[in-house]
Amino acid sequence: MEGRPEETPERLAFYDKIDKQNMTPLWSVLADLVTPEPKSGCQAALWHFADIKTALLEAGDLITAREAERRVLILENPGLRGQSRITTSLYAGIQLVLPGEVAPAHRHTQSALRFVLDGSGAHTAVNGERTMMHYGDFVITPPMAWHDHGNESDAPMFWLDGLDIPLVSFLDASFAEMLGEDEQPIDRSPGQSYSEFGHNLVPVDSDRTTAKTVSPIFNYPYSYAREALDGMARTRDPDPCHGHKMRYSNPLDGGHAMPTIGTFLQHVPKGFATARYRSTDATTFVCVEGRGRTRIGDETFEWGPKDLFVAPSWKPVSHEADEDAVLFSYSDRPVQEKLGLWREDRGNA
Ligand code: 1HN
Repeated sequence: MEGRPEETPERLAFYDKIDKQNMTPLWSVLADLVTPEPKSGCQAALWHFADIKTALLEAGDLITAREAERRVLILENPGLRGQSRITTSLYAGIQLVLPGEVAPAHRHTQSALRFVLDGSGAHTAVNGERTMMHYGDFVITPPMAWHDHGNESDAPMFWLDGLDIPLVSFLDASFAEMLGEDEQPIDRSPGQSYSEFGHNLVPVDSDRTTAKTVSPIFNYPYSYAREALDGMARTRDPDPCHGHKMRYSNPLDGGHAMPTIGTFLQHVPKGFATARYRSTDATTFVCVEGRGRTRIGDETFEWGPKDLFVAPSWKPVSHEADEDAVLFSYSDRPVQEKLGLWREDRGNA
């Protein structure tokens, strides 16, 4: 963790010799392995939705959702190009489903979230239940759950896909299969999950029958989330670092809604500027409402509705809203918390 020891000719000759036996000296690499604080290739970056939309509509002329399996443009972190990741541990992409198209049923061990950005009234089916998707809805696909999408509306539908792909590939735990049908068999009513678990009551035997690693609610509609945020804004002073920030939760245990991805919704009041804040979970943000700017390290990013930006681990972040703003965000915080790694620094706030 100190500086690197000097590399004398004798030492270099020794390294060469042991290299053939697949061995290497720790003292040459220790300072890079165990850093005094997070050191990441992940960079701060922003994508304007208008640019993504233009590119995706062009992709819509080039390939169908069926042929692509999923017609998605990946948001690649500029510091991690070619690795299909927006942060070191998580993936982000924007998906387009045109009117009349289907994205056929498949499943995989990777967890996915959808966050609806544009269009209204396409559906996704998860575990035998269909849900209609509207602006700002947060939808979960749990590990190994069959899922398929269809757009019966008359407008193109765009949403953010957030997945734990880099995390699962780091662990070499990827499994996937196609169902061989456009849509999985539907044996539950639309809205059934929400009516069973979304009202502070749960079916009496669900403790025994329902896995608790992932929320049994798979669509957290924006209208309800917004109401919760409004309530918080009416009754509490804004937190200096976050404004009014809420975490999407699993009603069975109060934990994160997903096992590997933490999801959040926050309100930054008009004219409010949050205090510099940093945490070890690199975070991807989506502006849902309002306009403003975010300072990340020594860079500033201006955002409006549907724009996306990413803050690396441990870089100071502060938001400033010109209009009442709502930001959705996601990170690997649940994983870091479970491993005892998560840290935050609120400065003096
Ligand atoms: C996936 O299953 C979806 O179901 C979207 O919509 C993006 C990226 C990589 C792997 C699986 C979807 C994906 C994905």
